[in-house]
Amino acid sequence: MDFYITRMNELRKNMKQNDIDGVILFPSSNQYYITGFRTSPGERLLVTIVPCEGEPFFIAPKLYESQIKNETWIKELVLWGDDDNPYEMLKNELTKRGLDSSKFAVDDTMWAAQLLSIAKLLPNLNLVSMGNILSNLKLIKSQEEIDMIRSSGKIVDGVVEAVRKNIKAGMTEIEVAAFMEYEMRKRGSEGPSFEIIVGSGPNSALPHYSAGERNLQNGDFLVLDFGATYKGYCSDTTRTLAIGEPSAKMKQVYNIVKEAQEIGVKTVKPGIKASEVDEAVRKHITDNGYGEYFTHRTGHGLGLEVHEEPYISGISDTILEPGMVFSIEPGIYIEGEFGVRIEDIVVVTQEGCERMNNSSRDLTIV
Ligand SMILES: [Mn+2]
Repeated sequence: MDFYITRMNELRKNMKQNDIDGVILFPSSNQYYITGFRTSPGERLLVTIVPCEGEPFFIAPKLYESQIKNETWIKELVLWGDDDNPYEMLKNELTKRGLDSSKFAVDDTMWAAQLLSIAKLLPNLNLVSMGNILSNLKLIKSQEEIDMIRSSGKIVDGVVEAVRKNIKAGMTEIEVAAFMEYEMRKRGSEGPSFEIIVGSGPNSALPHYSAGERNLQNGDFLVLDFGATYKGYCSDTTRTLAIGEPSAKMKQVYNIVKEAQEIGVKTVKPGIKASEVDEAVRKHITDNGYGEYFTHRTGHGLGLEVHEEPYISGISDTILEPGMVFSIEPGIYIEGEFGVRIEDIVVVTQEGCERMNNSSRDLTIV
């Protein structure tokens, strides 16, 4: 429990530097990171108020009482029943503590309806976005966090190997996604870290596709992009498989992406800018004539959120440091034909980086 208090103290330092009197945490990775309590957002108001001075407290529905007490180190719980008005209760608590006209940083993912209800009832509050006062703390992962991300990475590697052995032409994308979810939960994951992408044939050229009714066909590329959560920590990996024999063009594009991904991994080391990784990867794809088909940044940070700082893009000035965790995931997408993406998560080490995904990157024909 001590590390939660350390995190809160670090957060309070950032709050002081930014003249913020308190934060409002909504069910999110931020709430989990500070309080130890993890749940999904819902319509019932469930917030943690962390004042810069004084005790933090929860305003929470009664039905969460045992769960919160089991998971958090925070002692003060203001509980409400379904016949109470939680916003009035929040108002009373803040007024009682002299915080009803303070400056609060609000969890960026908080639902607008709830935030607007608070703002209406407490018109003197100065509500601002959380910005980076908490995301800065999450940027460098502790050894325990790295171990959990590594475990999460092993789960998805296992799923990729299971897919390679079990899928065949004729299955629908949705069937493949169902198989993958079952395989990840069987390996101890709480579930997917985002909607599983199973893009076959022309759908493989849609970077943020999900999974549909199309049947896998010979001559398809199949992009599998997915992650699992393990104790709240995310993984994220992408592999591209061939259903039946691929064309010469498909093989050529596959190799360019595979080489670009390898270059990205080899470029990572402490002290360089995140943008240098993006540049190295993009240069290889551009030099091979496919620059305009690589339509997104090279990667994103990952931890309790599947997308967080640091972003690996051409405009990112973030200097890489040991303990940062992010993806390297170049892709080439040829509309109406096929797409290829290969993605691993890496953690920056003293010398370079360590891959958290180790399933084969060789072109597999199933
Ligand atoms: Mn990713």
